[in-house]
Amino acid sequence: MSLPVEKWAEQIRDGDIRAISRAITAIENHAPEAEPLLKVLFPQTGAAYLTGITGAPGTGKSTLVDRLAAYHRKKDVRVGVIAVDPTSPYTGGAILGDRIRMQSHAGDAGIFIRSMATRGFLGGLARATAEVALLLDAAGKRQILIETVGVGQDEIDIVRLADCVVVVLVPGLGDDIQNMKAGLMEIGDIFVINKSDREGADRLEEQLQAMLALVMPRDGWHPPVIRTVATENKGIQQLADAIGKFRAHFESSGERAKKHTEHWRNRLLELIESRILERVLSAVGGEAALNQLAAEVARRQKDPFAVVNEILAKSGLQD
Ligand SMILES: Nc1nc2c(ncn2[C@@H]2O[C@H](COP(=O)(O)OP(=O)(O)O)[C@@H](O)[C@H]2O)c(=O)[nH]1
Ligand SMILES: [Mg+2]
Repeated sequence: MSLPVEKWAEQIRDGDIRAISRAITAIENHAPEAEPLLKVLFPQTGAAYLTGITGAPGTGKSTLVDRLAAYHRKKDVRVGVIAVDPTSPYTGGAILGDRIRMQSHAGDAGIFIRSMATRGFLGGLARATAEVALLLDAAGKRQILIETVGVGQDEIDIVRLADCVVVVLVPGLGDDIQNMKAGLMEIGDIFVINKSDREGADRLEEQLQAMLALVMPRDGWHPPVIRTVATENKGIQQLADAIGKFRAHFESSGERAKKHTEHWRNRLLELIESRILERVLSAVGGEAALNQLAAEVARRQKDPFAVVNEILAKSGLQD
């Protein structure tokens, strides 16, 4: 077992696209080989910079990601793209868009694009995304762009993974700022007004600046507002510069290291939780036995506290 994993890891480090794809599938399926693989790869990670791009569907996130990716590729920086947006053109739902998008980077081994389904991951979407990012990091991608729709706890958790969070807005959605989740306002490190070729960009920027004036700057960072027209490649340089500035700011203040420690603290807790749960469930006899016990509690044949004590005793976690 250890030899194939070593070999697989080597292929991933070399950027072998098929080896990376297989590994992502293993991560998504929570396959038993995913963990040993990530364990082998872990020492080679930590060099990638993760940028989360979030915003409502149709705001142009995929287009922006595509342009940012092209920007980095021009500088010969290797790029990984993870799209966890159900409306993303990278996903099967919009095959035509997917093909067009892929074509613009076709034959470029320096970029890896993967879209992930948004539901049904064992252990959660945020975990799967975190592990895929780790994998791409090990594969030598120095810029990892994660596209998510800014709704739901899952998406917020994903965005928290990122070193830098870019929130995308567009003019003409009426009271969009007011409708924007307060949480997004707080986690945005950079705000983009995309489609600024459209009417209402000035008004939106005014509203946005007014709201941002109320947000407490974190470590002296005031989130800038960048205007872009992604389809015309306008403002991409400015956006990339802003991300670079943010990176420099937080690397020097030590804030990024703190964020990483916080991230790993949460991951460790999750890992412990899932390990313990696995152990407990197998001791009790699996899901079916658990359902049986739950039915007995529901019928008041047993009390839940006695059942928990019994289960923990069986799994050796309590005597
Ligand atoms: N007018 C205009 N259209 C844009 C701009 N950026 C993206 N679009 C278009 O908006 C639509 C949605 O873009 P997409 O990137 O798929 O948005 P996403 O759902 O946020 O990923 C597409 O038809 C894009 O071509 C822009 O800056 N200006
Ligand atoms: Mg999209």
